[in-house]
Amino acid sequence: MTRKNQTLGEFIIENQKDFPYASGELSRLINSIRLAAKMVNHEVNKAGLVDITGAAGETNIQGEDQQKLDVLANETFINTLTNREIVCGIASEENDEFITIKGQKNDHRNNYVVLMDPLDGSSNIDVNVSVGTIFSIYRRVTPTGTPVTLEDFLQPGNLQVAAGYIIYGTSTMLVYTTGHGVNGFTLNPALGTYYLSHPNMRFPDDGTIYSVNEGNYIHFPQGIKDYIKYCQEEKEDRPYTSRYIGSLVSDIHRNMIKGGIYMYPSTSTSPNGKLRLLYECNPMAFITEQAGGKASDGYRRIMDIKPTELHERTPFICGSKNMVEKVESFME
Ligand code: P6P
Repeated sequence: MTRKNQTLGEFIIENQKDFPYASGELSRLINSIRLAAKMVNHEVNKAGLVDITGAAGETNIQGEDQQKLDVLANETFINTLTNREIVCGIASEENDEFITIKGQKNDHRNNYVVLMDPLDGSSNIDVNVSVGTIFSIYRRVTPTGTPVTLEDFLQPGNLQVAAGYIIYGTSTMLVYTTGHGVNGFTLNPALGTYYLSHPNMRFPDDGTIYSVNEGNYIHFPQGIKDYIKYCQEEKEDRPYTSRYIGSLVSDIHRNMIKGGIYMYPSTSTSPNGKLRLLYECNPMAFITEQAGGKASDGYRRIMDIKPTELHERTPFICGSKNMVEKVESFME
């Protein structure tokens, strides 16, 4: 249920029934992510200033050690989630191993695990291009009360209970799903409140935007090369427009609003592509599918892939349903 100018807090309460297990834990988990995102947003928005200050040496003007923003974002999300008795484990692009959260009673009673890319595209910070946080939430599969294990994280994307992203762009938005559609909330920085600005977001079935790093063209599989040529030929609604920001969240967010396709294919040098299955592709795939789009590796549904490693990569084709199916038709 949505209504104009609803705040994220009101939305969570009014849609509590949508959350599986209705224990309130997942609501509190989304609320924690909301808070951490505000804190990260504050740091991202002053990054340029800090860089100028910090550029004088290894420390900034206050004598503090200058922390890379993605490390800062990682610590902000981990600390916020750890202190709220909701998750039993966290996996992050910034940490080689998953983090076990024992809970204040050291009894491992919490039931959710979070996988995240705390600041995707952070190399864009230095050139003032938008970046994002991506998160994926599962219910643990091992018994409550026992330490979380790798098995709790290596779940296929089709078992996600929630997923979302925060885009730190011209405005800061939190976009997420709990399996009942996709809704976007825009932060009013003056009030520190997120308002429902994009209710029931839908991926158009078709689009005329394709997003891929064409610098890798010679390394792409023949099917991807053939599809890129298809996008560029003068026929029907083509040539399409090429738009590639180099920030996964920004490229997919734009394509979801306007219609389009994002591709990070396998290459001869990186046979599994670059993007990470667990905390980049699965959450973006969950959102995409919930908005009526499609996400595959060119052959298989992303969310059906059974993970074997925490940081495993996968080729990623994501966007408007008919465009993804067109790419798949080019793949042997
Ligand atoms: P390339 C950012 O590093 C990222 O993980 C995604 O956000 C982005 O879409 C992609 O990599 C860009 O990679 O190789 O085109 O620079």
